[in-house]
Amino acid sequence: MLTIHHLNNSRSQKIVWLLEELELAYELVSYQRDPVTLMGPPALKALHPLGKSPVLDDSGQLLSESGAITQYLLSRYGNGRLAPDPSGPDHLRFLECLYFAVSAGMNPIMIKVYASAFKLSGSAMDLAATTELECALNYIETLLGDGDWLMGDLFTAADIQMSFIPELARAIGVAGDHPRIDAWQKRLYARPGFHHAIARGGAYDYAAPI
Ligand SMILES: N[C@@H](CCC(=O)N[C@@H](CS)C(=O)NCC(=O)O)C(=O)O
Repeated sequence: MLTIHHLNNSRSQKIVWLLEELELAYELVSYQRDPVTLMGPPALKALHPLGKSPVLDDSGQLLSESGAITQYLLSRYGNGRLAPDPSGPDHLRFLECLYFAVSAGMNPIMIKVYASAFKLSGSAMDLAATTELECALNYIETLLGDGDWLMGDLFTAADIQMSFIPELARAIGVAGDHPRIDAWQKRLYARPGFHHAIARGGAYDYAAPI
């Protein structure tokens, strides 16, 4: 039995979306951010020591970290879906995207979020993060090339995971000018699986109209 612990307006939306795209049966437990601090509730910390969302529960075993959850769901329940052939040429890029989406792609965003929270916007650290973020967005733009998805014609879990980066970049007002990313996000938001995830998990403010 799969249960996803889902915090509103967070990257757990990506896991709900992945579960919908894989058409897996699952339970969903909702948590709400504190409206002032935007932090998750104590119940998330009671669930798992890291206190972050998402957390997947598979028959009593808990897994935190959205990248690990994505990899786990694909390898355990994917049956080859939403991923390129592991022996084919796109597998390396696919893995890179899955990890980039939760590490180098997100780091500058988090630095900017903290800079803003601690009144350090415009500091050397904040400006360096802006440069790093632009590099990350340019990389996504290059990966998309003329394809519909990051893996060309094949929609994969990498598209779901990576979409969080431009969404947050837009939310903090530094999305820049990336027409291929904009067109890709419109394609992503047109997918039935995306809409099923919203119906199941609730509103997702980061998917603002582009
Ligand atoms: N690297 C982790 C990050 C998890 C994370 O920071 N989740 C945020 C939501 S996007 C969260 O739970 N925030 C609530 C809090 O920190 O209290 C992942 O990809 O799952």
